[in-house]
Amino acid sequence: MSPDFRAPAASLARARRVVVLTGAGVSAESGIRTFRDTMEGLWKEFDAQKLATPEAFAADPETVTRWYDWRRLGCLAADPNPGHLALAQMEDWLAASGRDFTLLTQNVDRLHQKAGSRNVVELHGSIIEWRCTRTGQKLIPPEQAFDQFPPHSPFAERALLRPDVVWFGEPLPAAALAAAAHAVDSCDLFISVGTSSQVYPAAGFAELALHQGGEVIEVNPQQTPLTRMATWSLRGPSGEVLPMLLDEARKAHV
Ligand code: BJW
Repeated sequence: MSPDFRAPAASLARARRVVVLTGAGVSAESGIRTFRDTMEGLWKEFDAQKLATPEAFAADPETVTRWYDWRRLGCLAADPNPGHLALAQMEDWLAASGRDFTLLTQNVDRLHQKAGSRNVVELHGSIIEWRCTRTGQKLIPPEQAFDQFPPHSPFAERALLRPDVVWFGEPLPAAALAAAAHAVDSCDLFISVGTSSQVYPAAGFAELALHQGGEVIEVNPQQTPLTRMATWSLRGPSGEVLPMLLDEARKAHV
């Protein structure tokens, strides 16, 4: 075990209240594309302003829903990777000794739930659920492509279905934001995994955790704006780093 892991693993071993924030990087090893990576990021190929804003949906609902349906099917076909599985195991291990664990995810792919994580807060919604533009009612569409674009809502006349995700300029779901604030306010360890730490409000959570006395571990192959603030930065893919961190913490826990 690299000495770099000992101090953060000891922090995890002694923590009473752990918050993990995940971003697209945690699903990269499941074959789901990130947003901002230099080579594979979606925003290198697609224009966020034309696809991930309420204005884009109003202007061209067909293109936007086709793009989200394509991504929805990719998420449904994907399997959790060792990073997702390590976080589910971390929750079980902490719960077994009466400790708190909250998983805040910016991901819309539901892979944490597929891996067995239970206390998951979806900050940016889910691409697996879609909702009526008029009534807000939600449904989980069948696991095949929609047969019309944009899909019509079954809940109201002349209404459409849109993915139940949070676009730029939209507020995060109030319950998710409240749950995140509560968890971050009282955590003693915050672990930021696979996020570029550029999209707010999630990008501000690690700093809040530090300000109220928590320690912060960052897991990412690249530097981010969080790196200089983090208590420890573990460089590498989460599918490799998280299982090692958990393994070392289990050995350190008495
Ligand atoms: C690996 C890896 C491996 C690679 N292992 N790691 C304050 C300051 C400035 C601006 C703002 C601010 N507050 C709000 C804003 C505006 C805006 C914002 O933050 N803009 C910034 C870009 C500047 N925020 C918003 O608009 C938010 N809403 C809001 O604040 O509302 C306020 C409001 C209140 C009341 C009324 C109205 C409004 C909403 C943000 C919604 C973000 N939506 C998206 C799309 C979701 C749907 C979809 O999937 O299409 O969410 S954008 C996209 O970015 C997606 C992600 O969840 C999010 C974050 O991306 P993430 O996860 O960090 O991915 P990447 O690609 O950026 O990074 C991947 C990382 O993984 C990299 O670091 C790699 O190195 C790493 N990696 N392989 C581990 N194997």
